[in-house]
Amino acid sequence: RTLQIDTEIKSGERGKMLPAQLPDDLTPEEQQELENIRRRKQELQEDIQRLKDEIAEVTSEIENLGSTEERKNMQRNKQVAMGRKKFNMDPKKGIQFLIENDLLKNTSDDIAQFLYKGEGLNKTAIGDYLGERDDFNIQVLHAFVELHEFTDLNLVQALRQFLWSFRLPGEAQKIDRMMEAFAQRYCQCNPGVFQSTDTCYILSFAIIMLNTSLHNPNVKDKPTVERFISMNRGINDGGDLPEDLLRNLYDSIKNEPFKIPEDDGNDLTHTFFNPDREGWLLKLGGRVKTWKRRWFILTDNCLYYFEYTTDKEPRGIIPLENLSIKEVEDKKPNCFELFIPDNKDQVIKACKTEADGRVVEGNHTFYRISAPTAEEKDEWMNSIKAAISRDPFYEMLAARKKKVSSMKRH
Ligand code: 4IP
Repeated sequence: RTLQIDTEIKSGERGKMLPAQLPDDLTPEEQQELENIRRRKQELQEDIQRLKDEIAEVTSEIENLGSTEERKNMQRNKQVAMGRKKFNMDPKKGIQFLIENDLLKNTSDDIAQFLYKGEGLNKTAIGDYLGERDDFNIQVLHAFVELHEFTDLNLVQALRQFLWSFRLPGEAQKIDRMMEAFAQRYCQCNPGVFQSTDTCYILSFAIIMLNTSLHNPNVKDKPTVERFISMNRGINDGGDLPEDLLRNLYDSIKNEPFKIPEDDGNDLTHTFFNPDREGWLLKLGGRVKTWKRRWFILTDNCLYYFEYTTDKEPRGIIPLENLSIKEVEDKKPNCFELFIPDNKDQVIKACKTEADGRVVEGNHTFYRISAPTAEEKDEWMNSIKAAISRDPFYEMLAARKKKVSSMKRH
């Protein structure tokens, strides 16, 4: 009987007319079988529809393709788009892909052009590629800087242009190479403005730091123009730069902060350099020992924590100066602690936001923090240790300043 019904369904005619009601004389097994056949038929019909749709889609794509030339172009554009995506995930691999597919020539000039145009490229990835230590990457960096035209721009205008073309990486050595290349190019485009590239380099940093001091709401002590002038005494190979020039640069930064490419959703908009690290961690309360999940950002030698990644204002700020860090055991996994060495009861200098929104001093004698994995704990501890132990920019600048002051002619 089942076979008979099945054959009728397949033959079509009876299939369409399968009775809504099951015949009364079917055994339960037969009814079940019939039900299965109906379901299968439904599935087959859906499959047929899906295939029809796919065929229609492909047919219309083929129709739209037109000539072979267009098809080639389309293929090429697709590959370039893929190359850009790869570049944004891993700059070196992206470039390699584009070269292997004959979409980019393997010369520093061509790669520099590609990065300078920057179409569809993530500025953080451009910065990472340009900052690499490889000889070839350094050649690309120089070719990239050569593409910038700085003639007749003052140093702030040139910096604005340069710092908008990629995102400066967080590593001091990389920044050093990039700023050195920038200073060389600026001096080449504007001979006679500075005594040496070092002067231009030092002043560029002074401007970047001024930008942070003037526009970062966490910096309370805003430098005046007089302080800026006096901070830059003697940097022109032992001599002073014209006061007018320094005043102009100061005013320009004061009136308009640098626009820094921000493509990773970092909300500390006025923090100049890339954060050293950011991520979710658990933090133990000060007086009331409750664990809270907070979004932490390590930057500017401070640890900031936020309730949400998108918050503009941190819930708390912990300056790392004079603190130490150690691993600790707790019921929570992967814990470490920030503490004042040789001191048990002193409260750590920090600030926090109360439930009612007031900003007050923190109450912690230590900050206990738990990371989601052992690996992340190690990474956080290393980054925090690095931030505590040295200020890389200070060292870089100190070396330059020493160099220019040694040129001082009495
Ligand atoms: C709070 O507990 C939170 O843990 C706070 O963390 C913490 O402030 C408070 O510490 C603690 O009492 P309840 O929310 O359960 O009241 P967060 O500000 O991240 O929400 P800290 O200083 O760690 O930010 P004390 O010291 O204010 O009690």
